[in-house]
Amino acid sequence: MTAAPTSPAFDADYALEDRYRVESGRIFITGNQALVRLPLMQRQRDLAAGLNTAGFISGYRGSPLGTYDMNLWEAKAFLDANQIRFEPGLNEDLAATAVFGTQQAPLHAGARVQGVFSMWYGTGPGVDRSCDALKHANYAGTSKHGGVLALMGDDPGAKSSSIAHQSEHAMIHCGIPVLNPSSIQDYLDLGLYGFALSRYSGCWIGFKCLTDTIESSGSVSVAPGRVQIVTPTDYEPPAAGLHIGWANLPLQVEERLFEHRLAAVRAFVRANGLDRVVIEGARRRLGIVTTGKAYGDLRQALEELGLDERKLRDLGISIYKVALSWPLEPERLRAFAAGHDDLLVVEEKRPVIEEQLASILYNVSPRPRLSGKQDPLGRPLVPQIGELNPGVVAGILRRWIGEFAPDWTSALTPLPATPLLTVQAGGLARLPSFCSGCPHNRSTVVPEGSIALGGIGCHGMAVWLPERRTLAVNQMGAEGANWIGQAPYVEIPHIFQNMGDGTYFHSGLLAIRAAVAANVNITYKILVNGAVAMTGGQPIEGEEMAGEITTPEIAHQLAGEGIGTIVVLSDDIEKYVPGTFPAGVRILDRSEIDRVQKELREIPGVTAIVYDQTCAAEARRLRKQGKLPEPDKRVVINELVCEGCGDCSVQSNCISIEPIETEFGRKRIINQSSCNKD
Ligand SMILES: Cc1ncc(C[n+]2csc(CCOP(=O)(O)OP(=O)(O)O)c2C)c(N)n1
Repeated sequence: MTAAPTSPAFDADYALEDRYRVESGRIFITGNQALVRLPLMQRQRDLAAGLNTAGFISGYRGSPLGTYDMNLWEAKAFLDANQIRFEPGLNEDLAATAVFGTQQAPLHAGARVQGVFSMWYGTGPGVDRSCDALKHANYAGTSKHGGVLALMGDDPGAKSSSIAHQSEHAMIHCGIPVLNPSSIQDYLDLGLYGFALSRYSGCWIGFKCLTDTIESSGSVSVAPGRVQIVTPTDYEPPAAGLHIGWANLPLQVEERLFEHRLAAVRAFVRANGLDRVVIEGARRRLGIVTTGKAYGDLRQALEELGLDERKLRDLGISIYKVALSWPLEPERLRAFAAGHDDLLVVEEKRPVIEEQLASILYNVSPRPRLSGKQDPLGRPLVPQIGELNPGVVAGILRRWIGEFAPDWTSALTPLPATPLLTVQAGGLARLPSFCSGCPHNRSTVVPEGSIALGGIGCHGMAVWLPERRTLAVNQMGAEGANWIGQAPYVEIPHIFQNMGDGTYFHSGLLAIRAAVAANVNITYKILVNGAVAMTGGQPIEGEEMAGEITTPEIAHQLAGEGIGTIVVLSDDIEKYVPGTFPAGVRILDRSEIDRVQKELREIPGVTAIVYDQTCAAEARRLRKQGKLPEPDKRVVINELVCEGCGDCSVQSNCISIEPIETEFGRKRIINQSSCNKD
């Protein structure tokens, strides 16, 4: 047995739940957990201030906020104890509207609380699809003792998204100010400032949650006095106030937001010093302006270049860290810029700060030279695609210094022998594949002579398999709508369209209705695996409430939309209760898929297959937990009999079938560990 560490910092009584319980000192926490802790802290602050508030969280999962809901479910006892309600959204825009409602609640006579502090969350595409809701909600505003943080899940490198994302522009479009935290500590600190800012200004506040920060973990300080809110003394709100009311005349609302609330936002940021000088050079040669994760990249890059804080000061390099990237607070920025020869903006993807900064400083004289997406000579400098990383930023700095401050070159650490990392814009080197036993590995097969359209979800991987003849993916919930625009102009009589059950419930049913309305020849394949598999296997919304949507219910809904031919395929047709399906729905074993598809493609109009088989990863989890019986059959390949033709790999497309080198040549083996026993 190893002895317990004797370090004084070691706390033998520390429990995992302390990350939510401890009220001072340091805790170890992940980005997701920090976003669970944040509303708990807000509630405690409100209690201490004598405010009767409650918390409300709603949104929809997606990268990199894919498991936020799971973290919230896990912390239910803490949320309950703090009057915080987590209500998973059916989709992002309806969730945003529910959050909108929390700000209206105190307007009713006899409301039970003085305010509801709320958090909305969505992945980048979820932000995009919700702009109408977010805009209406933000134009209407927040309540004085409520406040809203809108968590924008951005996956800039499209590591697990269909599109590379940066949500600032969508938020700007909705008039929502954007906080850009650069670390988990910032999640807590800026989160508390964010609620206060929302209450002060009447605005929703965007809160950027990036893959690199949300998926990291670390030790952070939760000292009670860390965040002290300062009320601005240089801002006077209009007589009608800034907060939400029932009367919302469009032009008055517009004026209130853009003329008054955003001025209040800037005043708050200024008064609380949210944008701040992190390093002040002894001379004013180069001022670097940065924000969010790029700040961390910059600090690491400077370290790699051998530029420690003392050297930076001596050379005349300063750093300005922006917390609120839109709307940029101009006064402190002007003070920082004054007297600098050069400014360099280091921000990821398309410019947000740089363009505001250029317009803020345009009429300042003398003004520093500006570098950012371009150098002062108009050549590309900071890439606006892919992701930044310390290696890329170090390369940018090295180049800038070489060209515009060559006298500093000798201060830099010489280039390492190994090549620096570069922006990953060329796509992934290795594509993911279906898990062993994945139902989508069978259900996405198309019959000879047919093609299919892909969709959002794990089954979207069919697009990467040429023999599946599955074409491009569009946004979640629009599956098949592109066929309405293609069908009249092509010689292809029919198409198959895959759609996961999570997507179906989120928004996909409406796309099916559109196909019925347009009367196109299409067969929807609703892939029921009982989980939102791609984001971690969450239940389809509804389970917590009235019971998860079932295959018979889906069949009834499809019939209700006017689809005449519906066939259910499953690995276990015995499980259905007789009489629960609409009349005429056929229930067949999954092995019939080819025949059924060939039949349905000949039927004019919209037809549907509901392919029902539990997600293999989910089944594996359930078996481990003893909630699903272990099958009493295993499949093995006898190496002595195997002729090594490899056809089993081709036919099954299963990753558990592996090559094995034997003295009789290459044979096949089934990896019994990764096999999911389908
Ligand atoms: C508007 C929007 N919200 C969220 C996501 C994130 N997302 C990607 S795949 C996926 C799960 C889809 O689940 P389902 O349709 O059941 O397919 P499965 O992964 O189970 O095959 C989600 C939520 C997204 N791409 N777009």
